[in-house]
Amino acid sequence: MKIGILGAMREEIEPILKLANADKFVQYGKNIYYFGKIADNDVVIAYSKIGKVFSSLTASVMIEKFGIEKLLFSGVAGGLNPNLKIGDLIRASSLCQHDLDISTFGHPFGYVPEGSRFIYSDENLNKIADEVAKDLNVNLFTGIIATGDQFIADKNRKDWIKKHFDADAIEMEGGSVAVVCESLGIPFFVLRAISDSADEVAGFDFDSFLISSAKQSADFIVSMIERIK
Ligand code: 4EZ
Repeated sequence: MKIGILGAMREEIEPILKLANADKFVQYGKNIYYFGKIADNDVVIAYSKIGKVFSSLTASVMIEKFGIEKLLFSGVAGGLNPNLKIGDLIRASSLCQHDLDISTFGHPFGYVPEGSRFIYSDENLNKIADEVAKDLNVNLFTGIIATGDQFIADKNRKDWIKKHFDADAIEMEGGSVAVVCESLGIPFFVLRAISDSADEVAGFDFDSFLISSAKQSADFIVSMIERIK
């Protein structure tokens, strides 16, 4: 099986590059795609750069140019659900775009014609994740992840996103990667470890916890890929 592993920032994929012995690479469209092996699987690893546009591009290239058959996203996120603490893991049951807004025309937030507000992640990959969590005895939350081209560090915006999307965590790439994978028929999975709570101190927390939370997520993703046949 050929599996794509995507992060937004170098810090989010660095631990995976090491574990996959990914020393071969190709540059394409201003991103670097690394090639390695995890158990019996070939892996293509990249970081896209931050946000919906860059992540869509990188996911598309992984699929159309490098032929990945599944995509797993690893990274960090802001916690919206008060039960989520820094370092906790959440897998997306579904994802949405909180900054997509044509509400002037009577459409709900996060919706455009012929699209859908929520996109659901792959059942099989979710099942593998739940098994890994059980075996490693780690707590894995499941919830809605909201994506937008904004770093949220503001209580009002945070509450607005919670209210309109019932979201549990917030980041800037999952929803766009979901659109690409769903459109092209590639099963996908999104995992995030909490780095901050999207509040007024989120910037400070993010800087303090990016590395440690990114590692939590990366290690879990590697354990999952070890089980994919
Ligand atoms: C985006 N990522 C943050 C990138 C920040 C700074 C140089 C995850 C994330 C996030 N996104 C962690 N906390 C967040 C928050 N509070 N709002 C949005 O995927 C780059």
